[in-house]
Amino acid sequence: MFPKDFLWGGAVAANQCEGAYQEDGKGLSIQDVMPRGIKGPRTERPTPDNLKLEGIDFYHRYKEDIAMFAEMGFKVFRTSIAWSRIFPNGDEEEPNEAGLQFYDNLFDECLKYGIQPLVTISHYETPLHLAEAYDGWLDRRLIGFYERYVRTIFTRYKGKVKYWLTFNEINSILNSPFMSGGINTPKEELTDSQLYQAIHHELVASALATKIGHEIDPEFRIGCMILSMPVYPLSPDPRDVIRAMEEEHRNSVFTDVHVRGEYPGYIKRYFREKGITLDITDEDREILKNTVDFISFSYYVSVCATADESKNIRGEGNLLGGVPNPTLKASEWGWQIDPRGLRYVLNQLWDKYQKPLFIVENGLGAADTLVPDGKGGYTVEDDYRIEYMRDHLLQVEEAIEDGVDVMGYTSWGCIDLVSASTAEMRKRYGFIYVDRNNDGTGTLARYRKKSFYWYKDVIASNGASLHETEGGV
Ligand code: BGP
Repeated sequence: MFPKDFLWGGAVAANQCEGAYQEDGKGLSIQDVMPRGIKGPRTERPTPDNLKLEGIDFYHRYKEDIAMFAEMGFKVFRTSIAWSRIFPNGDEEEPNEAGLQFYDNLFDECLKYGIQPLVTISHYETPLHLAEAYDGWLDRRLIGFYERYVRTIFTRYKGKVKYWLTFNEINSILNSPFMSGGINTPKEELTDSQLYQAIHHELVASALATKIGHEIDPEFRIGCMILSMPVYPLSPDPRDVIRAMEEEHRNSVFTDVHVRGEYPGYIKRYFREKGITLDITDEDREILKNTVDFISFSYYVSVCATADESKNIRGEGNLLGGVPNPTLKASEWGWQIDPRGLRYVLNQLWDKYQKPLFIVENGLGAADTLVPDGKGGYTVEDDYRIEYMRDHLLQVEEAIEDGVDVMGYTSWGCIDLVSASTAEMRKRYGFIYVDRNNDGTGTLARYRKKSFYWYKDVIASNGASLHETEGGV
C-alpha cells in the first residue's frame, strides 16, 4: 500500500518545455545551442531548427497546463528554474526581476490547486556565458555564481517551495560534460583529473546549497538527484560481478558524498591509481559535511556489465548506457524496460543510506498517434504507456512493502516536451499530447491521452486501482 501522504505527480524541465528563450531578459543557456541534444553537434548561436527555443510554449501556457495537472490530482509538480532567466549570463551581481516574477506566478498557480512545487535548481541549462567564459564547472568560480543564484531563489521562494533538488542527474557529467556540466572543452580533450575536479566543484556547490537552504528556511527539504541505473553482472562469473560493482561505484560516489559527506575509499583508490590529484581545500571538506535530506533519482533502464571485453558492447539507453540485458525488451529508442529494476534500486539505496527516496523521473518515451475520441475531440490510445507505468508503480509498491521509505513519484514529461538526448518532439512521455512535430509544425494544442484518465484514477485511489488490471511482469 502506498502511504497516505505519498506525493503523486509529474516532472518537466524548464529548457524542454518553456520556450520563450529570449523573453523577459532571459540569457542564452547551453540548450539554446544544442539543436540535436547530445547526439549531434552544437551550434555557435541558436538556430531555428532547435525545438527548445519554443518548446511547448509552457512559458505562456502554464496556467492551462497546471489546470490539467490539477485535474489529474497531482500533489506535486517538478520543474526547474532556468538559471539564465534569473542570472542571464550567470555571473551578474543582480538578478533579473522579470525572471523571478515568472516563477512566482508559476508557483502561485501550483499552490492555488494545492500542488507542491518540487524545484530542480540546475537541470542541464547552465547559462551559456558560464560555459564559454569559464568552461563551466571546471572553474571553481562557478561555486560562487551558483551560491548567489541559490541564495536568490531560496530567499525569494521561501514559503512557496519546500522541496529542492540541487543538480539534475549529477552523475551524467561522466558522459555529457557539456550538457550536464556546461564544460566547453570537448569531451575527448578532457582529462580525468579535469572531469573529477569539475565534479568536485559541483559536489561542493550542492552541499553549500543544502547548508544555505537550511539556514534560510529550516523547513526546506533538499535532495540530490542521481541518474540511477542498476548494473547487473552479465553472467554469474565472479569477474562479471566485480566489474558490475566497479561500474556501480562510478555512479554511487555521487550519492556517497551527498549522503555521507566525504569521498568513499573506492574512489580514493581510483584517483590514486589513475594519478588524479584534486584541489580539495579544508573548507571544501567542511562544506561537504552538509548532507542531503533525501535522495531523488531518475529511473529508466538497467544495464549489464562484463569483464569479457569481446562482449563489452555498449547499447542505447539513457545518458550513461551499458551492456544490454539479453532478457529484456527495449523501447523504440532502445531503452531497455525493467520494472523490477526499480524495486531493486529502491532497496539498494534504502539498505545503504536509510534516507527517504523520491522517484522524480520515470516513464516511456514513445511515438504517439492522435486519433478521434468519438466525442468530437482527439486523444491517444496509449495502452503501452499505461502498461509501462503500471508495471513500474507495482514495483514501487513492492519496495514500500519491503520497508523502503518512498516519498513520491513524479513521472517524466507529464506533458509532451522536447527530449533531452535527441532534442525531438516525436519521443513523447506525456499524459497530455502536445500538437508539435519534429519539423516545428503544429498548433501547440493540448489533448488528454488515455493515460491521463488512468493516472487520475491511480492518484484518486492512492494506487489501489493499479491492481484492477493484472500486472504484465
Ligand atoms: C533524463 C533527463 C530528462 C529527460 C529524460 C528522458 O536523463 O533528466 O531531462 O528528458 O532523461 O530523456 P530523453 O528526453 O532523452 O528521452
